[in-house]
Amino acid sequence: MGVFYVPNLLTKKDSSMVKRRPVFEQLPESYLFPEINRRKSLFLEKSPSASLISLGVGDTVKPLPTYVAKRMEKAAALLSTDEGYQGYGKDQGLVELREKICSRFYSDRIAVDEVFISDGAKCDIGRLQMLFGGEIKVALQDPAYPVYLEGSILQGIETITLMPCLPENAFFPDLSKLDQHDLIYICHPNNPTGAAYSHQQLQTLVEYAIKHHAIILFDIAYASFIQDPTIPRSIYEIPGAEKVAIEVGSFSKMAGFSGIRLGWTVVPKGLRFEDGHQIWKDWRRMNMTVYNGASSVIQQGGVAVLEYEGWKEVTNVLNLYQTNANKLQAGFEKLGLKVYGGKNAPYLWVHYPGRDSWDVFQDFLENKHLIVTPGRGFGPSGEHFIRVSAFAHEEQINEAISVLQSDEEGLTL
Ligand code: PL4
Repeated sequence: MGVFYVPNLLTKKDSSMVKRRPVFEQLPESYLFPEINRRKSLFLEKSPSASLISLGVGDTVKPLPTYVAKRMEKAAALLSTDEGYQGYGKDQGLVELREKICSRFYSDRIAVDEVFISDGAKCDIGRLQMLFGGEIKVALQDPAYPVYLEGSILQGIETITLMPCLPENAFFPDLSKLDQHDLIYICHPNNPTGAAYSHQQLQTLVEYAIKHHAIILFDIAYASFIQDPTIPRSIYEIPGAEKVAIEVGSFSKMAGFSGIRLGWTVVPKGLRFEDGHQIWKDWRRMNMTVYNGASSVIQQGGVAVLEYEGWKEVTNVLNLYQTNANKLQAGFEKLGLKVYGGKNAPYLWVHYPGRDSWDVFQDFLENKHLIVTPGRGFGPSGEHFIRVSAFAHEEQINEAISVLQSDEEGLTL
């Protein structure tokens, strides 16, 4: 029996050790939402009895529709029988679910095999970033959902252009100033600004992409909040988009699936790489290697969401969040603040001219016991704004509004 000597590899620098990818140096030390939780925990250590209301992270709070939960119960029970048991699912996801997505969201203008079921929009955005790799030029809205920028950094992309989206341009980038880029991220309705874009704005986006041979990565995680019938709910309502756009959708905010995870991505067969190769083919091929599909039980839940009874229940919940947004908007406007968004989106974007957005966040936390999201966390153009989420219970919204109104001066001055 020999004696083993285990060198302390963890502290010693050794050229034979695995190298850390330098791109990690370029990421902010913490992801935005955990950073908010860290500050919240620090505050609660000092003030353990404080009762906080979260209008920060955009996460659903209402229970799942019963119709949907029951379908998942049934699907799980079936798996415990010899006849009903199934293992791995179909490559692109349950056909019935893809058919329902096509008819409910795309009026059948998208083919069933152009839809890929995912375990959520964020996960598919990460895989799409892997598909396009590090050799491309990317343009992002500023402010934006942090995953677009951070995922691009992780791919090693060197050209990442931030396109300012401010009140002056109705939070839509000025594409006439953008030179050739390969991939353009647009979120509609927008996180964090709450802006929803018109047919005409989206037309300029598609025209840019056609002219510059770019691909649009269109994130519609919040499309179910669009109330105005004149606003497009999908990029494929714009002629020509099927040749230049990939669309990513999610059941998270639409149906309370943020924890159970379900989404989809549309990759039309008309999309091509420079060499003429179908993007659809590579996306399908890549997913076969790196992904094994969304849970079969959850996909059955997704089918139930899109059936008449499920959709009715889901719509009732969406209307509750919309009422919350309306109340919050009135509450902030009463303070004399300029409030954007909140009409076709679950987020309000509140302007605090001249104020550091992390300071405003801290003010809300310590003096109001309300958690919001500092605009700076979404990019430099988010400075002087906070994002307020309407995902809360009605009583919490009422409480938040009465807190706001009890001390108007402390926050607005
Ligand atoms: C916190 C524009 C929220 N931990 O749930 P998914 O993956 O289908 O969708 C995620 C997603 C995709 N696209 C947009 C989004 O805003 C989101 C979710 N964003 C927010 O508060 O901004 C939740 C963030 C979560 C996360 O990092 O996604």
